[in-house]
Amino acid sequence: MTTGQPAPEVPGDRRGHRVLVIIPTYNERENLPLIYRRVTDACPDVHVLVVDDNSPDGTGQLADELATADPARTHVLHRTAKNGLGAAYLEGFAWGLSREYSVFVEMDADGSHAPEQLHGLLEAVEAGADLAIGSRYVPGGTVRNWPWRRLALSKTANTYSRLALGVGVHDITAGYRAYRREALEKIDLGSVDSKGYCFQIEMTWRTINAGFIVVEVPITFTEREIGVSKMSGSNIREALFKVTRWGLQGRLHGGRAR
Ligand SMILES: Nc1nc2c(ncn2[C@@H]2O[C@H](COP(=O)(O)OP(=O)(O)OP(=O)(O)O)[C@@H](O)[C@H]2O)c(=O)[nH]1
Ligand SMILES: [Mg+2]
Repeated sequence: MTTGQPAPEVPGDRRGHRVLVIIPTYNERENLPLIYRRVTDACPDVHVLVVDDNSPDGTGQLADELATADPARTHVLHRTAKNGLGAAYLEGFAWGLSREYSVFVEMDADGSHAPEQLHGLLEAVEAGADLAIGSRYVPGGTVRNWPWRRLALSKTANTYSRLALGVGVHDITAGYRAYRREALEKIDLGSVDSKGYCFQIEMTWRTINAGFIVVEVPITFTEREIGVSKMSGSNIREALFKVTRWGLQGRLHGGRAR
C-alpha cells in the first residue's frame, strides 16, 4: 500500500473497495505458492480466491494449505474436473458476487501477470474504469520471453478482433484485468460460454455493449518459467469462430450485438 494512505479497516478493503483476486489453477503446484506470496506482499489488503479444477498434481490441496494458514483472506473453490479457464472464472465471480466484494481481479497463476502491477489496475478502477485491462499492446506495455510465433499469434488475434468487432481495445485477449462489481452484475454471466482465452474477448465485448467504461493499463507480461501452458488449437478455433459471428451480428443489426 502506498505511503500516506489510511490502514485498511478490514482485510480485502482498499480505499472502500473490497478486492477479490481470482486465480484459476490447473497443475500449478510449483507456481501457486510463488504467485500467492507475491500477491500478498504487493497488496496485503486484497483477498485471494483459488479456483482449482481437481489438478492431478495436487495444486488444490496446496491451495487448501494456504487458506488454512490465512483463512481471513484466502479462499479456495474445488471443481471436479478441468473445464476451462472461462468456467473457472465464472464460478469465482459467482462466489464473490454472493459476498461483499466490489472489485474482481483475474490473474494467471503462472507468473505472467505481475502482482506488483496490480496497483495500476486498481487505481484505474478507482479513477472510474468499470473494466481495467492489463495491456501488452498500449504504449508502455510489453511482452517478455515470448517466441516470435506466439507474439505474432497474439497480435493477429487482437488485430482481427478489433477490426471484426469494431472496438478500440488493443489487448482484448488479455487475462490480467479488474472488473467493477456493477459491470459483472449487469452482464448475463449465465449465458457466457467461452472456454479458453475467447472468454476474455467475450467478456470485453459484453462489457462494452453494456455501456461500461473500459480502460487499458500498460503491463509487462512475462512468459511462464515453470509448468506447462494449457493453450490449445481448439482455443484458437473457438475465438476465430465466435469473433467472426459476433462481428457479423453486430453489422447485421446495425450496431453491436452479442
Ligand atoms: N481452473 C482452471 N484453470 C485453468 C484451466 N486452464 C488453464 N487454467 C489456468 O489459467 C491460467 C492461464 O493458463 P495458461 O496455461 O498459462 O494459458 P495462457 O496463459 O492462456 O497461455 P500461455 O500464454 O501459453 O501461458 C493458469 O493459471 C492456468 O493454471 C482450467 O481448465 N481450469
Ligand atoms: Mg500463461
